[in-house]
Amino acid sequence: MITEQETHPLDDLLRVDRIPHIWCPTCGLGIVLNSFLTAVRESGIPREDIVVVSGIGCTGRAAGYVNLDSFHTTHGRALPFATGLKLGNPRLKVVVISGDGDLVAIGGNHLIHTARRNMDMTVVCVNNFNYAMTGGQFGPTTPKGARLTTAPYGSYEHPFNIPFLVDSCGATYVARWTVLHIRQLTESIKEALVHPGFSFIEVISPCPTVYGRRNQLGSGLDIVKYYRDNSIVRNDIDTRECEIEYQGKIIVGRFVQKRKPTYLETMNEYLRQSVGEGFVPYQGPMDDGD
Ligand SMILES: Cc1ncc(C[n+]2csc(CCOP(=O)(O)OP(=O)(O)O)c2C)c(N)n1
Ligand code: SF4
Repeated sequence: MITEQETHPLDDLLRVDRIPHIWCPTCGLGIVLNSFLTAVRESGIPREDIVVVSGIGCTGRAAGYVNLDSFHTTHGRALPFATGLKLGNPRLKVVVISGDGDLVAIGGNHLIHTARRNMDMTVVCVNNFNYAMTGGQFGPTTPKGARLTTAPYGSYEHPFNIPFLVDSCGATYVARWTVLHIRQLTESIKEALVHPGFSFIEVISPCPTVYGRRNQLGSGLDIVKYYRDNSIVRNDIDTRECEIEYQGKIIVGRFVQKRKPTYLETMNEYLRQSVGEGFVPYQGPMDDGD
């Protein structure tokens, strides 16, 4: 007879009533969520100041499992939704956790502009190289040669190098880790949470059920063993140098970390100069007495 309820140290940051989750055994998404919640806890940021936004997809379910204010938005629209939140209440720490299809395919246009504006938010982009939730279509991050439902002979398209994409658009913090690099990923998320500006972390994550099965890569554990044997840590590199090839080496690290005025800093400074010293920057609706 079970007399004690099993608990987990992160339970208070999880909506345990939503467990069991929908993610497959050995999927990397649990590790990403664990890293994120550990980073939140260790950052010391009050939980009421953090908001999580996701789009649609397996990764997008993250918003539903965190015991923080969170929004599960429409496909590809996590970033404009998050931008609206940030502008509505600049004091919030806005975090987007979503998939490569959501952020880089249907949401690609929003991604480039959010990076260009150096919008103050953190994006955790879980790249499993396919649209997993809808059965495994190939997308703009699928490596050349990888087989998927809509690429039965292997994709022949040139994929995005996501760190280079966001770096060239204006992101001021850019990192890539795999789910094997739990400590580095957690540290990176912590750094990103306190970074003023657009911080972007790509997480390479196994999808054994769809991508793994189509390409006969084995279980999630086999895929993580592949990461162990084939990841190379190179911090501060030129992001042009971290392209991903099918079953090739994976370059990981913190590639970019720099300070540049955020969207709101630029806007406030510009308006202060245009309107004059009487200009009062909007601080959000949480002032005492509001
Ligand atoms: C407007 C719209 N188009 C298409 C879909 C179908 N759809 C749902 S999730 C998804 C892809 C998700 O891919 P990704 O972001 O990589 O997430 P993953 O499931 O791989 O984590 C698509 C195309 C949708 N929900 N809404
Ligand atoms: S389909 Fe793939 S990405 Fe989605 S939960 Fe299963 S293993 Fe994870």
